[in-house]
Amino acid sequence: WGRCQMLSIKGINTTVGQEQQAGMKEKQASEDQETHLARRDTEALFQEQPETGNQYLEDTLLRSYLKTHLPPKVLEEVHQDLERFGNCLLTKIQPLSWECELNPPVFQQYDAWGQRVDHIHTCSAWRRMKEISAEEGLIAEAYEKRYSNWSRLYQAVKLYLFSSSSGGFSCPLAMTDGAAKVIESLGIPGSLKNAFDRLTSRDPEKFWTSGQWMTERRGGSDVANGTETVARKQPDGTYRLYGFKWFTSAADSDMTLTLARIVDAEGQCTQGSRGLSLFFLRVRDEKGKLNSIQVQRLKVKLGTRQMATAELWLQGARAELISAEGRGVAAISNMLNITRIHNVIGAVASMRRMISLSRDYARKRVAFGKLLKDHPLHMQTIARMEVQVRGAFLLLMEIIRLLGLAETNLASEQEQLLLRLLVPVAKLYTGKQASAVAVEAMESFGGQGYMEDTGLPVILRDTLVLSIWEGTTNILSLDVLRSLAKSQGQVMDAFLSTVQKKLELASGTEELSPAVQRTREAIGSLRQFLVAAGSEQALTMELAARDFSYSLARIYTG
Ligand code: UCC
Repeated sequence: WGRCQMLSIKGINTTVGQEQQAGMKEKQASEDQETHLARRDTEALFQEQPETGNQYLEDTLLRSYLKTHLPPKVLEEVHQDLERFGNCLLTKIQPLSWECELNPPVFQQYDAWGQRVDHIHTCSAWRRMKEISAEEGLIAEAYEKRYSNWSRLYQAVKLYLFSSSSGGFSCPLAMTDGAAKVIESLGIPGSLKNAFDRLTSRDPEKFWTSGQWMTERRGGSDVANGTETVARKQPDGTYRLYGFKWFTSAADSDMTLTLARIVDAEGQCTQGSRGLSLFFLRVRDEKGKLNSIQVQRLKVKLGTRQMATAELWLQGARAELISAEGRGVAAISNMLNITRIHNVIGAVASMRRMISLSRDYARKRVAFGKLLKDHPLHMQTIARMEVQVRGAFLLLMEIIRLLGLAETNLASEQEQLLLRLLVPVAKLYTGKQASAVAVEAMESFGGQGYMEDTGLPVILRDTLVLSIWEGTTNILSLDVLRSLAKSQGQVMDAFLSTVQKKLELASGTEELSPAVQRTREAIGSLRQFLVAAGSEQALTMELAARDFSYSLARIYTG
C-alpha cells in the first residue's frame, strides 16, 4: 500500500521547484508509511499478559475445602492470614522469585590469591526467601501445633501457595521440614535441640535450612548399594565422614542429614542397607568455614536453576550419629516421606499455576474472531486439566489431613496405614500428572508459551523434576509394594475399606451415581488382580507395580 502511494506521487506533473517539494513530500510520505507500518506490525504482536490475582482468594476449591474441614474458629484465623499471604505473594514474593531465576548461584572455587574458598554465592532475593520462610512460619507452623491436627494442613496450604512463587526455595524447605520431622521422631535429643529449634524457628536470624545428602556416584535410587561414604568414630564419640556426595540440593543449607557406613576397628564395614547409619552434620562453622568438605562443582540442571546443587567431597566432615547403627534407611524414611509430600504440594501448585494463567489468557486472547474462552475445544482442553488438578489437590489434602492426625496421635491404625500407602502413590502419580499438565497448559498459550521470557518455560522445567527427585516413578511404585509387604497387606485393607465408605456416602447423591458405578467397577478389577497376582511369582507384582499404583491413585482420587 505504501509503495502504491509513492508511485502515485511520482506520477504527478511538476515544475522544478515543485519537483523538489514533491521529492520532500515523497520522502515524508514514505517515512510516515514506514513508521505507521512498523508500529502496526509491532502492535499486531502485542498480547495481554496472563496474570493471576490473589492465589488464595481465587482458588475456590481450596477455600471450599478449608470451609468444609476446618473448625470455624481455626478457619477464621487462617483465612485472614492466607488472604494477607496471598497479597504478599503477589506484590513481594513473586518479583523475588523471578530475581532468583535471573540470578542463579555462582560457585567461586578460589579467591584472587589462589586460596581455595569454595564459596557458593547466592542472590539477595534467594536469601530474602529464607527470611520470609521463617517470618511466615512455613516450617514452624507444623511443629508449633497451634491448631492441633489442623496445623499441618495450614502449613501445607501456605507451602502450596508459596510453591509456585518461591523461586525454588520450596526445595530447601522440603528438606528442612524432613529434617525437623526426623529429629522430632527421635524425641529431640539434647544434642539436636539447637538444630530443631533453628529448623522450626520464626526468627530469620536463627532459622536454619537443611540438606538431605543421599545420592552418591553410584546412583540415587539404589541407596543401599550406592552409598560409599564411610564414618570413622573419634575418641570423643563423634564421627568423621569420608566420601563423595554426587547430588546435594540446596548446598547453601546450614546443616544436613546424610547416610554413611560405620567402619569398625579393623577398617571393615557392612555392605547393603544394614550397613547404613544416619548422621547429622553442620555444613559450615560459625565463621562460615566448611566442615572438612570440598565443593567439587555446581550441577548444570535442566531446571531448578535458582538453587545450588553441588557435588561435595567429604574429607573428614565432623558428624553425629543419630540413628541406631545400621538403621539409617529406616530413620531417614521419615524425612523421605515428608519431602515426598512436599513434592506432591509442588506438583499440585505447579498445575494450579499453569491452569490459572491459561484460564486468564483465555479471557484476554482473541483468535478467529472471538476470545479463546468462547472456543469450546479450547475450553474442553482446559476443563480436562482442571479435573486433573482438582483431583490431585483433594488427594494432597487427604494425605495432609492424615498426617496431621498421625502427628497429634489422633490417627487410627487404619489411617496410619492409609497414610503410609498414599504418600508414594500420590508422589508418583502427581509427579507425572504435573509434567503432562504443564506441557498441555503451555500449548494453550500458542507459541508464546514457548518463549523463555514469558516465564512459562521456567515453570515447565521446574515441574519436570517432580517425577525424578525424591524417588522416580518406578522406585515409588516399588515403595508401594514395600508398604504392602511390610504391613502384610493391611495397607490394602485400609485402602479398600476407606474407599468403600466414601462410595457409600457418595451413592446418596444422584448425580454422582455414574462416577460411583465406575469406581466400583475399578475396585472390582483391582480385587481380581490382587487375587490373581497372589498365586503368581513376585515378578508379576513387580511388573505390575506402576500400573497398580496408578490404579490406586485414580480410584482414591475418584
Ligand atoms: O536427595 C534428593 C534431592 C533432594 C531434593 C529434595 C527436594 C524435594 C522438594 C520437592 C518440593 C517441590 S533426591 C534423593 C532421593 N532418593 C530417594 O528418594 C531414594 C530412593 N530410593 C528408595 O526409596 C529406596 O527404595 C530405598 C532407599 C528406601 C531402599 O532402601 P533399602 O534399604 O533397600 O530398603 P528396605 O530394606 O526395604 O528398607 C529399609 C527399612 C525398612 O524398615 P524395616 O527394616 O523396619 O523393615 C523399610 O520398611 O526402611 C523402611 N522404609 C520405609 N519406611 C523404606 N522406605 C520407607 C518409607 N518410604 N516409609 C517408611
